[in-house]
Amino acid sequence: MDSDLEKTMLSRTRIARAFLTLTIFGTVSAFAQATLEIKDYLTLPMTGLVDGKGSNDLLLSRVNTLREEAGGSRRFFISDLNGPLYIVDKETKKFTVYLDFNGNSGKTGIFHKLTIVNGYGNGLNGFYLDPDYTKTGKFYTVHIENPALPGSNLPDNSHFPGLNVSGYTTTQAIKTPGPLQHEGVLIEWTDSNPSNSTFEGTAREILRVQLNTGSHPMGDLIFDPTARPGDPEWRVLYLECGDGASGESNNAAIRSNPQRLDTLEGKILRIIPDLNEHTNTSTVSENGRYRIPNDNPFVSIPGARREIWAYGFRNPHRLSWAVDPTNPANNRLIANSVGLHTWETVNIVHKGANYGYSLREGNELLQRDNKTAPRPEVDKIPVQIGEDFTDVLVTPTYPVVQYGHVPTGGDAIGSGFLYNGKAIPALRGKYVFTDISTGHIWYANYSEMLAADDGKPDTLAPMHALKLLWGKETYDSIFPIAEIGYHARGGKNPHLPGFAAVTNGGRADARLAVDASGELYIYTKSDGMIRAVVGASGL
Ligand SMILES: [Ca+2]
Ligand SMILES: [Ca+2]
Repeated sequence: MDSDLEKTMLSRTRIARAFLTLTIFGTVSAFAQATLEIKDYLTLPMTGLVDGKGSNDLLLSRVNTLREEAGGSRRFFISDLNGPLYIVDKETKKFTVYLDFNGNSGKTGIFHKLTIVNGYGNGLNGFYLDPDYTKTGKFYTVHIENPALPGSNLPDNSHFPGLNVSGYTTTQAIKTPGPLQHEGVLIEWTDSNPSNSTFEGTAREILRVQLNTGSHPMGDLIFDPTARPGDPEWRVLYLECGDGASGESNNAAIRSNPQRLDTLEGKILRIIPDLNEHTNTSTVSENGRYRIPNDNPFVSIPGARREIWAYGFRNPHRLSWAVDPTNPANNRLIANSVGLHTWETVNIVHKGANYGYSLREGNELLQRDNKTAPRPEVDKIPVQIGEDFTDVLVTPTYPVVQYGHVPTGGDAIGSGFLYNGKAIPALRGKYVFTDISTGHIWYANYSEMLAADDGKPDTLAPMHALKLLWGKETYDSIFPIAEIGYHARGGKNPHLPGFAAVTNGGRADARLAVDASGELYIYTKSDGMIRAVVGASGL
């Protein structure tokens, strides 16, 4: 979803509606009464404006992640794209600013070149705790910088004196073909006292990646939660990098970036941030700041980036692990990728697989005019390294769930999780996911997602709509709930602000999170609220 393409999207969406509504409505109707009960849980400090007029300041707070220490129970870590990273006491609901990334001119945070004004994923876009955080004090962040902004790109600790910046150096940005706007920066933080709510320790830049535009940047990151010390996956980081909107560009020089194995855009990466881990089964990166596992798929392909785990994505901005508690070998990495005009997708990520973009979208061909069409008879894509195709052909890997840009669907897929909590047994075995703009929530049966991961593009897992019980009323999505919340907090727009084609105005800006126990939360940037899922019925 990109604002410069709004008008085109709207007309195409209308044409597609008649055909697609029938399909999706037919799927959801039999489960129409399945309902999640939600309750207001946390109110984020407001970092936006009640009368904001830009693309981002109209969201009351841009809450973007909620994390909890493994085994933890007394506090949450919550990040806001506008800069703050909070520690929240679960009992008192008190927010403490742990770090603030917004060091723009006139602000008191750490990074002078943080960019937050435009582009939905810009700002403090990624945050994940080391699986051993309570011992190591380590955590990882991704933030987006605009090199053209004034000031240094070194961290400024004026207002965070506990941060020792001596010896901090930036890294050379990994090159991306084409015109460039932003850089995505991965940093490892080490807090010498992880038990309190302030930061005291050091930071280390691990990776910096050039990005073509302010859209679809680098962001989400995750460790396999079941890995333990000694396991091959222990402290191995998966990190997604969007395509920087290269794949939909008319500029032929960048349109193939998601397919090019010599760039990091449009990829899911797999690296070992700690240079002391897995030293016998990995090699040190070019910049000397991290390690690359020897079993990454392209480590021995000349010219390919060794960090790449899977490729051919537009904006795989949310990652999650679907865990099999009886056998970690069955764990699956899942990526939700935002589509251009047609298909929002859930993808099971396989080592080395090509997810097709920008030559495919959903289970269709994507043409040079950015319209979809039936797949070619011979469904192969040549491997591309540099500007030229190689002689090697691969069959693309297709989504296991997809939905269209229709009223019962949405504009941009949000996050999703295979429920593995205890509080709501009816949700077990269900992958729950959301659309960002319409705020629809669905589930797919995970067994049907695995069955759809069969190499056949036309087999997909059915999706089932979830209604929401909030207070005494039941709603079709979180959109009207966020609208009430937005007005209750003083929001001046008559409806939810922002633009989205399918909602015909207004964005709920809804995503899901899970805590350490696997329980679900729904958060909405529009009203800056986090609501807990506390029950379910009709499942
Ligand atoms: Ca501390
Ligand atoms: Ca399939």
